[in-house]
Amino acid sequence: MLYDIIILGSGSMGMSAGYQLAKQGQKVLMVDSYHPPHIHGSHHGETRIIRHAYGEGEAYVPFALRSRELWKDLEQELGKDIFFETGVLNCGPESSPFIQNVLKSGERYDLHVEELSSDLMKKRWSGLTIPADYIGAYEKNAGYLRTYPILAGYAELAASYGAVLAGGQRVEEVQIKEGSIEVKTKNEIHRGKKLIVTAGAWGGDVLSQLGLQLPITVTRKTFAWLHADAPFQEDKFPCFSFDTDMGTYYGFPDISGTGLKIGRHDTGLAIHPDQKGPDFHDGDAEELLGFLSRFMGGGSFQLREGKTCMYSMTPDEDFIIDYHPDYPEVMFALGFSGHGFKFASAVGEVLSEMAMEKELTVDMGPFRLNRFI
Ligand code: PYC
Repeated sequence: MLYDIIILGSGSMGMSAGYQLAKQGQKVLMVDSYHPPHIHGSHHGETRIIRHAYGEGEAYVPFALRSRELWKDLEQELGKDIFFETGVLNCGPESSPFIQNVLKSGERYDLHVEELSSDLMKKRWSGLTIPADYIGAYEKNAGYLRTYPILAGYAELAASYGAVLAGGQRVEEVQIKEGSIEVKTKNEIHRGKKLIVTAGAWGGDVLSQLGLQLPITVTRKTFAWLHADAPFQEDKFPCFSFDTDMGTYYGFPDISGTGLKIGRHDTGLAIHPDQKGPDFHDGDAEELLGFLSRFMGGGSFQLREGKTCMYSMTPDEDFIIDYHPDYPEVMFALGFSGHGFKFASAVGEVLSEMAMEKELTVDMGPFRLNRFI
């Protein structure tokens, strides 16, 4: 069988691309080392934040807004809720470039972003203990996405449109041949006309087999769920993203009694994805509790469960979505630097457009590889 497109890595980005391509009649093979949804990629941990007024830069806003539309379409197609508008509170010192970008992009794109003083934040969310010189930028139409129903939903729909999922097949070799691309796994050789690499933390290793070295470093990150008291429940507390002098932290309210979820976004140990680094330990818990006691000091928290995950970091923390410079039949979307999941719906769309040589719905100029060359 010669597939139109082989997708290497069928986590959030790959599965979304597979769904889009199969829906448009392409013969698609989606390969993954595991059986998605799973805990080895970038979709475990149940929830991901979605925000549109974007601290990482205005260039992301059209991409975030298109993603939002596609998440809403997916909700319709699945007949299931996957997007929950709890609001997102961005918070930091007034001078924080992250906060200034949220405010600027909110204004430029007419998003619902409210600027709040420390006192107003403390009044609205009683658990907060915010320093007087910090401000908030609250986006009310932002919130969180549920990752497992999304992955399972994409897998089911892609299969219904004819895509084949080859789970549990780790790729050993990729070769460009005359007229096709060969992907060798332990037991099989797959052939396709085009290749999309969305293998997350392993994507750099795959592309290096095709002579392309990407500036991506994989880092270990930590997150945890904590028992929390009433002011932190989902109907009273938003998702949050804090840029502070103690580091950058993000989190979610207590959703259905599962506990407040919090993670550290900056720093982290450089690792290889096959050796994930130390399990979540007491030092990791202390770091997260340290943040909570300073900024959410009105609450009382007990650790329920801590976990680690991996980020694929680019030097500027912006994504890389492009064609291989020597092989235009090879495309990739990598280096999501810990803030990619919310874009997965639109990343799948853009990869499908690239593979089918269509006009792109969202300009990928800001995410091209040539910014590093
Ligand atoms: O993009 O909001 C975000 C996020 C949360 C955790 C990591 N990134």
